[in-house]
Amino acid sequence: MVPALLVLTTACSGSSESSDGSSMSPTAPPSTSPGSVAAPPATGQVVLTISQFDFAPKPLAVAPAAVVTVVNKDDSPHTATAVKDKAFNTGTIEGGQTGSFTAPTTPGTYDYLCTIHQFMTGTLIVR
Ligand SMILES: [Cu+2]
Repeated sequence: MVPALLVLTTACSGSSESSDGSSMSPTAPPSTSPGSVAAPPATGQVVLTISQFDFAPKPLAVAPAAVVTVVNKDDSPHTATAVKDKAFNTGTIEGGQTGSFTAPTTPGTYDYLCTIHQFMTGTLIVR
């Protein structure tokens, strides 16, 4: 015998007017999520930005042989040059100018730097 449970269940089913979903506005988050390494895009144009003596994004993940456009937003000239074997190199990009390089075809992690300001470093991930 479980009469108590039956009573409770019956009592609860009486109130069913709570369908006020109109005030819920779905917040669509922006597609940019800094800090997370997104899946590498299909072979195509990727943008590396140099601003205030720093590269962004770090690390930058690209597909093999992707063409990376490098935008120099500083007033100073910069380069993005692979540390090892100069696997890629933009050459000098004057302040406010745009350069590019082609990512290596071999998957791996490539450190690079600005040969003019060698404290400026970044990482390119090819995968
Ligand atoms: Cu530099």
